[in-house]
Parts: sequence; structure tokens; C-alpha cells
Amino acid sequence: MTKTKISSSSTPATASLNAEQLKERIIRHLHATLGTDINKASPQAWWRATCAAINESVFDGLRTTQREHYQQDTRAVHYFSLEYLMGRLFSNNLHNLGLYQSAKQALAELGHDIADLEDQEEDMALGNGGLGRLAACFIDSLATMNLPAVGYGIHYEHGLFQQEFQAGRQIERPDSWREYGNPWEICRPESVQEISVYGYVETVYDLQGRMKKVWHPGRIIKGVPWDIPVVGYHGSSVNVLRLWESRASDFFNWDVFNSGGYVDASRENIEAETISKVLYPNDETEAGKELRLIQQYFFCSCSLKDIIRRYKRAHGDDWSKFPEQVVIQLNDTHPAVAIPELMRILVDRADMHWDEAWGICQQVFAYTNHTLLPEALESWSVRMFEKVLPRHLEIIYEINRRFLLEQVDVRWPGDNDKKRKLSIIEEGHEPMVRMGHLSVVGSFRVNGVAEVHSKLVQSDLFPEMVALWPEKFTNVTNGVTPRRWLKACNPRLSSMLDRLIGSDWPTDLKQLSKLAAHADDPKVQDDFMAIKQQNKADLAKVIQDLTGVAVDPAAIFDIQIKRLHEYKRQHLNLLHILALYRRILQNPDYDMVPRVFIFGAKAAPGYKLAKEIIYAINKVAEKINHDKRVKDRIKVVFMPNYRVTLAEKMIPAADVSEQISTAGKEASGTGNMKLALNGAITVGTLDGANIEIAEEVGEDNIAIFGLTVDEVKALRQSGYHSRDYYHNNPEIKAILDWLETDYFTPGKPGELAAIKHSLLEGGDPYLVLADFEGYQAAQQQIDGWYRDKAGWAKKAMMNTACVGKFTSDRSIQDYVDRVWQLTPCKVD
Ligand code: Z16
Repeated sequence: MTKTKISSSSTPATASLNAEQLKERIIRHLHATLGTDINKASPQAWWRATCAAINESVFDGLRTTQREHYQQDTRAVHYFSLEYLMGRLFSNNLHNLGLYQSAKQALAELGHDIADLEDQEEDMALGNGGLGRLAACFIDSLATMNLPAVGYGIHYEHGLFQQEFQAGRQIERPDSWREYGNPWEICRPESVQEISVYGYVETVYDLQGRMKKVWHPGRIIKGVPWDIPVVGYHGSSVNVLRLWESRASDFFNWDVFNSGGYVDASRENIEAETISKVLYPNDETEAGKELRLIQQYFFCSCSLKDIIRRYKRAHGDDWSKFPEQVVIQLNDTHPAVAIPELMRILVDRADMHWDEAWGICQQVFAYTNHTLLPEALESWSVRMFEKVLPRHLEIIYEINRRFLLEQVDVRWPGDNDKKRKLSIIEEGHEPMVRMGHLSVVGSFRVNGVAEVHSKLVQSDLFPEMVALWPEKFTNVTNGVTPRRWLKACNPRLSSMLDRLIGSDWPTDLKQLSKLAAHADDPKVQDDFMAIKQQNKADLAKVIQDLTGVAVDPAAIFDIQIKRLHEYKRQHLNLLHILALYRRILQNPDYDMVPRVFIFGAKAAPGYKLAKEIIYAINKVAEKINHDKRVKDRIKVVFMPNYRVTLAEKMIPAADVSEQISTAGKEASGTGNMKLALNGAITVGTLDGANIEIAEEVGEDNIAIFGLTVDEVKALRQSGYHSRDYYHNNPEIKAILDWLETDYFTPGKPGELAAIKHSLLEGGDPYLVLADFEGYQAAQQQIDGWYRDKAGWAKKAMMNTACVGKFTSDRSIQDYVDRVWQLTPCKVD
């Protein structure tokens, strides 16, 4: 096993920059780049000038990295993802360059608080949730570990919508993150690509009588690349995230324009520019929309052409080295159309024989699966596919024909049932292209994102594929970058760790285990909890500002932050809050440690029940927060517009981490890792990476409850009747009936009834009622644990100490060893 060495102790070349030099740079850019002066510059101008000052160092690193990769002609990984949830880059770049302290001092001397300038930046929210944030953590680790890598994606004009609440209901507003320009991106007009869609396929014969397919496209669209430098931590590598923006092709519109069709030409412009206009806000449902397929194809085609252009610069028309130089990681099936696109380029454009081309494809692509939810598995109607990509449909048919003939029929001769199951084309009255099947057939490796999930991918999703190719399947458990999710977001805890265990932990997170030796030391416990207390006080201010609710930092801060989904069960959390409230009303002396229940979640705009759950939480919050009888034992807050930047403020302040999905449904989770890393104690089911977190921290330091994956299956087998729980548990019955009254929505009974109906008439598809009793017991256990101050401090510290496994550096090392076979390239 090759171990990638990270130069954690080596000081970055830029570390020598002191505050004085930075001040000079900032003022120079205030003058020369922003065209303003120190006495009249706005905070925005100061922020931009500082970004420009930082970029001098960033671009230095970018140049040397690209020169080195070019000279060494290194193998590189190409990460294909429709989503990158980057958040802000200002403090991230400063930290990774080792310039944060100098910049803070420089700005202070110029009369500015660095935190105020940080707030000038919009989040770069080009993703929905876990999958997009994972991509962002991965490109941070790749740069930090000096691995040659390019991230490819779409330069959306509008990222994930901004969320507001109006009378408790979610309202979506457009996100315009780069309305006034983004200082971190560089446009590269010299690398523009042109791509085709629509049209028809003609069969022609060449002079030797060989059949050829010629695609006559209906439209040509230009892809303009924007590069975002990705700065590795204290290393020397600066990699690139290359995002494609769609434009109308000048070439194509010329004729229309000249023949007087100015209006038609500008309509086509608008249509072309629509492709990269907006990120689809559905995290785990496939809408099957034509524009989405075009988005996927647009960025895959641009990216492949970009890769091939770079390859040809070094190797000309000799394709034999291509699989040695190029590996492409498909982040879910969203970019799977890259497989037939590479086949088209090789067979139709490079005149390669099918077998040779297919041999290359199968050595180049690897596929990561992120979900088992049936509604999230992508499939495209053959009809629409043929309209948008007629030649690609033919290629997929040919891939499928050979697969069924040469693999499936050889293994299971004459077995039509197996063929039906394994076919890339799902037959039926509306035939569909199954993108998961295509991804498995076209890739040399397939991985899930946590141990239990990878097992289920093999046993439940693709068992026949495993029978054909057992060695194709593997696991890579997710991870998160400790640079953003501990060092930058929790500076108090970071300095304490530096003092206690040394400063190597950001690139060697297993070092955190040294903290365990101090977990019984009362002095260290006090320091640790004092930091938590200060972080909670900071968050309390943010809560006050955003929601108007006053919360006490002495209460338990219980946090559930993730997309809103039935399977994630925010409504289970809500039912428990209602149970506590009811107990308080029934027994005014009900004894509980005061708790603040904090939610952050966006619902997909078309997901009705998810929006009803948000509304219900907001209405219940309003009632409880104003009820004097509660005596502040419970507060409920729903933070509006949850996003990376808000997560960075919430996670360091969490005492309790809610990870309560139905077992078997959450592929991994990554918020669970960030919260444990910052000393929160998990209340969780045995699902996704929770299982591995429990293994690492030990059962004393986590509150596990609920059905296991096997128990969920058994219960469903034997027939699950949610009504039994309603009738047999008086607390459950009382709470659900309460939701139907107008208690929380005065004068409007029934407004919150949707939750009750989904749990009873709807059959409770995610077994909320089955897990309720276990959940409330786990919450009682938390309440008991918190009363023992030293005991809690130890548990919290043990969480930080024991989760070193979940650095994204380890995930990337696993990809290197199990999938990519890359070697680091040190850059001076
Ligand atoms: C997503 O964020 C995830 C899966 C998916 O199919 C689509 C989207 Cl947008 C999430 C999983 O739900 C989560 O468990 C996992 O940790 C994350 O992907 C990264 O693997």
C-alpha cells in the first residue's frame, strides 16, 4: 500500500509574508484593482482588495503546480460532479496558505475586523447537500496531498435557492452568488469548447465500404471554462476546479443573424445560456427533465474534450497511454453520460474499433454510488434520450447488446429473467435508460460511501453485477476536511489542540487520539467545556439575530442540520419535542436539563410533505417559545437559509448531534462526522457512517437507538402496522391527535395534519413510530449524561479524540489505493 506523504510540518513558501507586506499588497490593490482609496473604500472594496492580495499567492502556486504537472506528465484524477458546495473561500484560502494570522493583523492595522470582511462574501452554493459538500472536501484533500487532480462541473449562474420563512413557510429566492463578480475565478477563453445536441444520425459508407455513423446535430453550444484555484493546506499544490458556462455558439448563430433573424438568434442565445442557468434543487429525486439531461451532457462533453486536448498535447494521436494518464471518477450517475460520449469520440471521431474503445472506457471510469433510494436512481426515457442525444442512444444500445450477449448470456445461458434485470434498457410501455446499470457496466470500480452502504449496494442494488464482477465492488467511507471543519470554523478548540497535542493534526487527524490521554484531567475538561460554552454564546447571538429567539448557552444545544427528508426523520425529532412539551404541561415540575432544539434544513421546492414538516416545526416552535409554563426548559429554533457558512457557526456550538435516519436509508452522512469532530455527542441509528463512528468512539460516548438494517427488513417482511403504535402508546396517540387540533395554529385546525396522515394512513414508510420509543429513551440517556459535568466533558472530548478516521484525507488515500492508483507530485 502506497502512503501519500503530506508535508504537514514544512512551512508554506508564503508563510514568510508578514502583516506589513500584506498591508502593502492590500492597499496597492485598493488603488490599482478597485480604483478607490483608503478613506472612501467600502467594506466590499476592502474585501475585494484583500482577495486580490491573497490571489497573488494563489496564482503563484497555481502556476508552479501546473508547470510541474505538465513537465512530469503525471497521471491525474478527473472528478466529474454536477455539484460543488464550496461555501466561502476567503478564510479557507488564507488558512491553507498559512496567511490567516498575518492577514488578520494587517486588516486590524488598517482598521478592519477580518470577520466583517469575511461576511462580504456570498457562499458558493453550487450543490444541494452532502454529495456536493463531499466533492468540495475531496478537492481540498487532493490539493493538500499533492495529488494531480482536476474537478469538473457546471458554472451555475444561480446556486441553491436562498430560503426565507414567511409565516413559518419556506419561500425560495434566487441565489445570485456572482452578481457583482467573483474574485476567485479566472475565465479561460483560450479553452472554450463546442458541444452538440439534438439532430439525427445518418448511416454512411466510406471508400472501403465500412459503415460509419454521422451525427448531424440540431444545435451547437459553446462551453466557457471558469477556473477556481484549489489551495492545498500548507502544501505547495494548487489544483483547479474547472466549471463550464454555456453560451450560444457564434458559429451556429451566424446564418440566422445574417438572414435578418435577429430575434430568433437572440432566442437561441437565451436557450443556450439556460443550460448553466440554475442548479436543480432536488437532492434525492430525479425529475427526468430534458434540461437536466442536457446539463449533464454539456459538462461531460466539455470536460472530456478538455482532457483529450491536454492528453493530445503530450501524446499526439497515440491513444495507448490514455488509460495510464487519465482516471475519471463519476460522482453518482449524474455524469454517467460521459461513458457513451467517450465511446462516441473514440469510435466516430478517432475511427477506433469498438473493442479497443470499450477497453479504454472500462479502464478510465470509476463510479461512486451515494444512495439506494429508488426515487433517486436516475433513468431517462428512451424517447427523450433519442431526441437530445440520438447517437449516444445508439451507442448505449450497442454497449447493452454486447453486455447481454457476452457477459449475461455466457454466465446465465438463456435466462431471460436475468437479462431483464441486468439490461441497461428497462423495458415497459415507456422504455427507460438506467444510468446506474450503465455506470456499473462502463466502470472498472464501483464504490459505496460507508461500510454498511457498500454492502447494501452489493446485496440489494446490484447483486447480479457482483456475481459477474465481484472485484469491481469496493467501499470508500466518506470523510470531511478538518481544515474547514475544525481548524477554520473552531479556532478556540484548534488552538487548544495545538497546545495539547501539537499542530500536525490538520493533516494527520489520527493525532487527535492523543487527546484521549487528557480526557480524565479536570483542568483539560474545564478548558474543553469552556470553549464549547463560548462557541454556544456566539451561536446564541446568531440565533437572536436571525430568529429573534433568546436562548441560554447553559442549555443543551441539540442540533439537526441536513436537507429535509422523510428518511432523515426531522419529524421524529419534532414528535419527541412535542412529547417533552406535553410532559411539562401535564407535570409543571417535569425535571429535564434545559434544551435548545436547533434545526437547519432546506426542502426541495416540490417536496410537499418536507415543506409541511418545516411549517410544523416553525409553528410548534412559536407556541413553545412563548409558553411561560415551559419556563425555558425547551426552546425550538429553525435557522433560516441553512448553508455551509451557517454550518460553520453551528457545528462548533453543538452538544448533541441528531443522526436519526431509518436504518439502511442514509448512505453515509457527513454532518455526523463534522459534529463529532467538534465534540458533539451523537444520538443516532445504526445507519451509514454512524455505525463506524460508534465503532471508533465506543458505546459509552454515543447514544445509539432504533431498529437495525436487518430489523427494518424483518419488520417490513412481517408487515408493519404503524397504527398499532398509535393505539398502544398513549403518548404517541396524544401527540399525533394534538397536531390535528388548532393548538399550534389558532383558528386553523388541521393545518399540521399532514404529518399524522403520512404516519397513519400513509403507512409511515420510514418507521418513525416504530423507533419513537427507542429514540425518546436515547434522549433520556443524553439528559442523564449531561447532568454529570465531568462525565459529559469526557464523552465530548472522546468524540473529538476518536474520529480521526473521518478526515477526507483518509477517504482520498482509500481512493488512491483502491481505485485511482495515483502518485503524489511534489511541487516546490
Ligand atoms: C446527496 O447529497 C446524497 C445522495 C444523493 O443520492 C444525492 C445527493 Cl444530492 C448524499 C447522501 O444522502 C449522504 O448519505 C452522503 O453522505 C452524501 O451523499 C455523500 O456521499
